[in-house]
Amino acid sequence: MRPRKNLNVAMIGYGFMGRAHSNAFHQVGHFCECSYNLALKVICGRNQPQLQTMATQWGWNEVASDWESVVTRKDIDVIDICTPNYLHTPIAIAAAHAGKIVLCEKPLAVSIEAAEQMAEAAEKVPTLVWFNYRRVPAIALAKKLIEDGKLGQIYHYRATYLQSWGAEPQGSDAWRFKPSEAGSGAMGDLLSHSIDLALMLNGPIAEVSALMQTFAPNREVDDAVLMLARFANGSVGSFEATRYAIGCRNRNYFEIHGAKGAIRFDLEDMNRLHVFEGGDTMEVQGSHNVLVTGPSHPYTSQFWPPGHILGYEHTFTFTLADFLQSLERHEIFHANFQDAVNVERVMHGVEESARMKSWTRTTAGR
Ligand code: NAI
Ligand code: SOE
Repeated sequence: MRPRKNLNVAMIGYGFMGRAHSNAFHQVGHFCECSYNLALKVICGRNQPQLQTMATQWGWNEVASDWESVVTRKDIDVIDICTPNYLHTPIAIAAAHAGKIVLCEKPLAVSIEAAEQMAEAAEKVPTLVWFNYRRVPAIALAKKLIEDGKLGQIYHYRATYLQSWGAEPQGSDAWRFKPSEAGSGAMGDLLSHSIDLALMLNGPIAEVSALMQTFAPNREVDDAVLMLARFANGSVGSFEATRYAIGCRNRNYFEIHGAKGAIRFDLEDMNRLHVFEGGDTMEVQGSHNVLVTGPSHPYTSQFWPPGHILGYEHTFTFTLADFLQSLERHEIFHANFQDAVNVERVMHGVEESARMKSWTRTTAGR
């Protein structure tokens, strides 16, 4: 085994994603082939007692209170941004200007302009956007089946991202309801994931027609968003993202129908992919329910034996593993800032369409 190179990491923000990423930084070298040693050097946040507790619990060496000084530190190689959305832009731009590798949470920014500025600033540095669902093994298998032509020409793409907590937000989620800090509501938070998956699985979206709805009185971000889409490949899509789907915790769902077959995925049952192959004789035709845990499935060989299921946290570990492999090989990693700009372009189209009550062309994927 070749000696690993060291990368010193600084993380800004230490909430939900701070924990998910810390876990991935620890696990990646144990489970995945990895040419790097990640040193958890500095964690940055504003509430010092909470930050110290987090640092102790997750093994961060130091704590810091202002991100401006952290991003220019000479002993830091990687900046990982886990803050509310509006802070992604200044932190990423400063980090890119300082020549750092930049990892950033989704949605990339609170506006298309800000997202484009980030991509421009980071043109010369490696970037990663944590669209982690790309690395759910069942979704990676879906991509492979589509690329292998198992579905044939795609006709329909249908996606929903359903959560139910919009009527009862927690205090710590306050930023998610402020336009200045979140940019948008269900759209940036949830629809962004569905759009990213759709662009990855089914290619560019040419035009959209959308509506956005707010149910809570005096709330200034969307609680729900619906989008119809025409894809460049001639297929049509329907998308729905909401924080008011009572009874649904985190139902990131899609189904795709092609000329030869169909697939269906639900994050709430994330180890499975439902596959329909039209080639079977009529008497035995039907979806089969594939338990995507190996032996030849994407990613799973790096974890447990077949049937020993994987969870949400593994998607972050696999994202990081692929990124580090791309870094070592000097290859372009996806999803990077430019991929996330494409998502922002579709979301910009959604906002325009909802405002104008008309179809809007997007420039995603160009
Ligand atoms: P959170 O509210 O749990 O944590 C946000 C963190 O940012 C807190 O630690 C807060 O103290 C810190 N923060 C705020 N202002 C700061 C400043 N000026 N300097 C340093 N730290 C500051 O939020 P959560 O859920 O972790 O979300 C963070 C980002 O991750 C958001 O962009 C969100 O959209 C994204 N996210 C992505 C997920 C995914 O599936 N990829 C899942 C959940 C969130
Ligand atoms: C919101 O509840 C949230 O945590 C989003 O911020 C994430 O992006 C999504 O993956 C899960 O739900």
